[in-house]
Amino acid sequence: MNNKLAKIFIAGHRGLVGSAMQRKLEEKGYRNLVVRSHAELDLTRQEAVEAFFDKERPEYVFLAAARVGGILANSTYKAEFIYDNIMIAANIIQASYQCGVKKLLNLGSSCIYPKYAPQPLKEDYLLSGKLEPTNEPYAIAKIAAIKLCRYYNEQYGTNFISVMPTNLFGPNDNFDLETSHVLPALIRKFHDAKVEEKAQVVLWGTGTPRREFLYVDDLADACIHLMQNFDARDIEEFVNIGTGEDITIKELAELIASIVGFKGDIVWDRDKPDGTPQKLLDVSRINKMGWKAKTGLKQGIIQTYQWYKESQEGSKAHGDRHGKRD
Ligand code: GFB
Repeated sequence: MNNKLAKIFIAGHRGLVGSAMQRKLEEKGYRNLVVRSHAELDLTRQEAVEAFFDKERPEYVFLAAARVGGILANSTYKAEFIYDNIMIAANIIQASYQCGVKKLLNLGSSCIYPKYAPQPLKEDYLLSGKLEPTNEPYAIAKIAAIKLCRYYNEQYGTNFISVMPTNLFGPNDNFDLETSHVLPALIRKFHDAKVEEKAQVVLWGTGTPRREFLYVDDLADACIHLMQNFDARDIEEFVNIGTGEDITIKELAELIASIVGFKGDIVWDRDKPDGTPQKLLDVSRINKMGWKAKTGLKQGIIQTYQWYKESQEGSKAHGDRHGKRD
């Protein structure tokens, strides 16, 4: 992917990951990016996807499109999470094979690992135990996508790479309190409580689970590094992408409260699920491949909070304070 005029399709360019990928590719001088909104191309429809690939004939593909959400969305919309994600992956991978795509990068998630796998999570632990029930549908779809890439490579000689990022955050994240992940939810909860001068903020679970957070621009950087310098045969089935450091949700809450400037109390709603007790990736393989995360957690949260405040100002100006932004 060293030719800056190579035609690159970013599937999911309006989401957290796809938008970061587009920013980073443009920054690096790639000038032939192809994108489609959901209204223009429904990736769950096979005929539409095949017609799009036939017409555009991309040389490289970033498969960043997915139905995603936090712990509550995952356990509420189970059928949509498994169906949409399997269909999107199967359609794009099959169309990429048919149209002779030179290289594809498939984005998974650290929730593919068993709930009680040893920590840090090594790539070898895939399918070594039972999954976390709150996100089993999503995880099964993501495991199917890894296996599609692997077996297309083995049978058809394609060059489809899979990467498993840890929990991600950054600009363009979903800040809807019902469906978002923990980090954007906490930014919004503490920000709103500060603005509305509330004495307390209610968070979910016990605060004891441990999570690892990666700033999304760092993920984009890792993906481009892999696409430029490695092939599927160098990577084997997939490679983890993370920082190699985790913190408890309680520590995360205290950090975000201090960045936002919320001084009230934190109350834990123990009726809400905790999910997996710990999710920390072993990042020794990606580190050996010459990549390390650059953005510290505090710095990444400061940048994301800045983006959130600016986007709030923008949507207020348009009379849509809590509008979805994707
Ligand atoms: O980020 P999150 O929704 O998902 O939640 P997972 C992480 C932890 O934060 C859980 C707690 O222990 C939550 O109970 N938490 C506390 C909150 N307050 C809140 C809140 O206000 N909102 C949210 N959302 N959480 C997801 C998977 O798991 O991780 C997906 O469901 C995906 O499949 C994603 O893999 C990366 O980290 O538990």
